Amino acid sequence: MVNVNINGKDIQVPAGSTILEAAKELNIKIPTLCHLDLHDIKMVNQAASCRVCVVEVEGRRNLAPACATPVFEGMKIKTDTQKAIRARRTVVELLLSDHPKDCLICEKNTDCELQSLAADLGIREIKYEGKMSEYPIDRSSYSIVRNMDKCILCRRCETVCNEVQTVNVLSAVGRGFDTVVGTAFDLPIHETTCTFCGQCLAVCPTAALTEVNNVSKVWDAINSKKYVVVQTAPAVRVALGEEFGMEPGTVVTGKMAAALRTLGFDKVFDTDFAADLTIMEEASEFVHRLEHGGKLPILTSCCPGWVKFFEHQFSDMLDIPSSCKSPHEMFGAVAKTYLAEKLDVKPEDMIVVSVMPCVAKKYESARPELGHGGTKDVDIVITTRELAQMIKEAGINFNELEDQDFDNPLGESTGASVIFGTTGGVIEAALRTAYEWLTKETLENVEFEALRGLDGTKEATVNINGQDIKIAVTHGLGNARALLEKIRAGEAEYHAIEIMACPGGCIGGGGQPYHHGDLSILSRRIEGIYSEDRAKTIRKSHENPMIKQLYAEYLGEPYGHKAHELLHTTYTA
Ligand code: HC1
Ligand code: SF4
Repeated sequence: MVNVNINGKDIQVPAGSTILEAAKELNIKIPTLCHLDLHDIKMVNQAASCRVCVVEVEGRRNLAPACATPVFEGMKIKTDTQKAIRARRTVVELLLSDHPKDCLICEKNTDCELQSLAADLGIREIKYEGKMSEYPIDRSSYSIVRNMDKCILCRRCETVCNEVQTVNVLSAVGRGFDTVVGTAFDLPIHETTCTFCGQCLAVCPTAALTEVNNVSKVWDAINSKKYVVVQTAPAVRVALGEEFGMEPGTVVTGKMAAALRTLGFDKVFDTDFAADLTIMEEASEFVHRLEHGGKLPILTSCCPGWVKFFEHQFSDMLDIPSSCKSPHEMFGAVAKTYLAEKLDVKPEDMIVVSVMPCVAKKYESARPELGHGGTKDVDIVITTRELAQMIKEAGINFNELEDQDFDNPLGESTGASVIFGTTGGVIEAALRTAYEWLTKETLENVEFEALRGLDGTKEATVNINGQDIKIAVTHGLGNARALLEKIRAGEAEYHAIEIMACPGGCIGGGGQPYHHGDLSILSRRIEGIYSEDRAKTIRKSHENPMIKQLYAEYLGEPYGHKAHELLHTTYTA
């Protein structure tokens, strides 16, 4: 331990701590901008590039960046001197001199860390007339917009993409004033190996990286003559409330359904219904592979960031992921066939909108194989943030809404489906069904604790009919890569693996309200998900009466011919 003194207060901290960490122990706030400590997901951005966190250290002439300066025995630090505060202001003023000043109409208005820092430092004028960087905006992808004029070179995106996700799409290129965080060969992002996981935009402090905003497309659809149905992903209901001042993890399912109806959608359905449907297909596929000597492990395939990652990085293993489409795509396929027939609406006159915690879902919905008979399964995807924007635009008092239910037949769901929204939930839901199908016995305790929580990789062994079934769960693409490399090398054997691209699973998706570095928000959303599961009377997908009805009236057997045609897909190297 090391003794230090900050602003006249003594404290002991572990050797190797930074000044910033020591100050935190004393509840002393030092402003930061580039720095981001997400150690729960093994990401610490310590670029020390912005110099916003400078402090005075006794005996040193130069100010020290608190985020990257380790403490030493007897160190005396002052964080609030005139010299330090002036230097911070100068740093921010210089950043603003090369930053578009369009805050009022910026995507990140009120959510921008540069904006709030400038406000905290009381900056009311830009003293420096600087040269402005000008880069073309990259709108090449369905998911992400890159506006490098707004980049402050904090390198957070680079750190998360390279170290957490191991995709290595982004890196700083050029020198001095011309430095920019770019792609290899300056390719448009759509042409890179980007998975569109959106984790870079989740940590971007400004609007340099944002989602492709589809709100106006949804308004146009609602105001057209088309029949517009909407579905909401499991993870949205435990995060949407944050946009309206509620605590993370508050379950707002009923208010969300009411808001969607008020916005003018013709029917308000639930992706959770389709998650139950996915379990019917995925558990059938698993049982089929297990009983017929098929390829194992089976990998879950509902996360489009993960799908794109394995297509690029593990193209020699494309025969192991499940062939199931993701739930929201299954929903679209069923809506435009079964539902359209029931409602007597032509598939081409129906528009399916998905509300997702994810920006990769935007890209996924444009994949050419995810459609049927010339129409796309899903037409428009918006994120949790974009739904909040629509609710605010429409002047709906969200907090005062009375709870409403989803419409049927595609709105009924079980506890198994809602846990899809958190890491471990998909495989837990599949086990609840596969166990009963294989043993013909009732599974009394449906909660698989070993598969829960935020550990990067989790494992469990479940004995089914005397056979030990080995399960693994991983989230974050770096963790997924490590696990898959072991499997490729024959160093690990499992029967089934769940993989989600985002840390925490969908609750930590790139389209969720910004966490601003507070990862406790993820745990609280997870708690919300499990509370919704516990509150359901039916907690196993195969017991969903509407799912039974769908198979009886339309699909026939799970994993049968019609199900294959509508609910399964293929992958491309
Ligand atoms: Fe997900 Fe899924 S759980 S992928 O994380 O399988 O986005 O919430 O909608 O499709 O159901 C996301 C969430 C979501 C799908 C489901
Ligand atoms: Fe990297 Fe994901 Fe961002 Fe693509 S979306 S650049 S893969 S972090």
